Amino acid sequence: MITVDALPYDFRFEPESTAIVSIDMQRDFIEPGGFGDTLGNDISRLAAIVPTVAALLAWGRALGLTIVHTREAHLPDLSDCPPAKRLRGNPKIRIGDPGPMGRLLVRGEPGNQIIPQVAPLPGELVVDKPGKGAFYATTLGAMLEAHGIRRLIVCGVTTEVCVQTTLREANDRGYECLLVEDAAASYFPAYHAQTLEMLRSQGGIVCWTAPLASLLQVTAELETRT
Ligand code: TIU
Repeated sequence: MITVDALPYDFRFEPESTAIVSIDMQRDFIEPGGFGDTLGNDISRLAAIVPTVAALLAWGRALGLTIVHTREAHLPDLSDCPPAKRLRGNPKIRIGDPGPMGRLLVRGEPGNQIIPQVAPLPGELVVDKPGKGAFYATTLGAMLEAHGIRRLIVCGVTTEVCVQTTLREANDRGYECLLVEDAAASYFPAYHAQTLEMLRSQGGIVCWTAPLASLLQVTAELETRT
């Protein structure tokens, strides 16, 4: 067992049964002209975590963790996009409409690709998800079961939307989860901070949280010992 200094108390994991889940680090949310931008958000906050997510992925790969990437992505015929989601907020351009990076939030379009700095390597798992949570209407649960995964180390965007929903879905399915505080971001800094607080409150009612430095510290100590 490896022990990470986390809140509300130490998080313990074994590399064989642990996956990193990197949520929706796609151009749609991080670059100008994508879904996030067209909803009227300040996208610069999301780009700021890219180096931290890249460092977390490198850490996980070095430890031999299973790596999973998700994308919020709809089928080209939008049969997996509820009208309520498409119409919500009455945006200028809707999911499936053509935008500067192709059709908004549609599988295979340029905007739907994970940004190169944190892109999947060959052999890593990629899940296209139509909802906010990564378990809803996907094969993520079956994939994790097939790999013997019981713990998730989670990062990505946005903290209070897809990241939080996925953590809550995972929690109800019995996974023990750690959210990496500085490898997640929201368009709204107050929501980011409050989400961390609420998820780890009541003795870690949903998950643990820790900064990337706490994870890097673990491997530094393992290397010193060997
Ligand atoms: N709008 C917003 O904050 N997020 C999303 O729509 N999707 C994700 O969080 N990935």
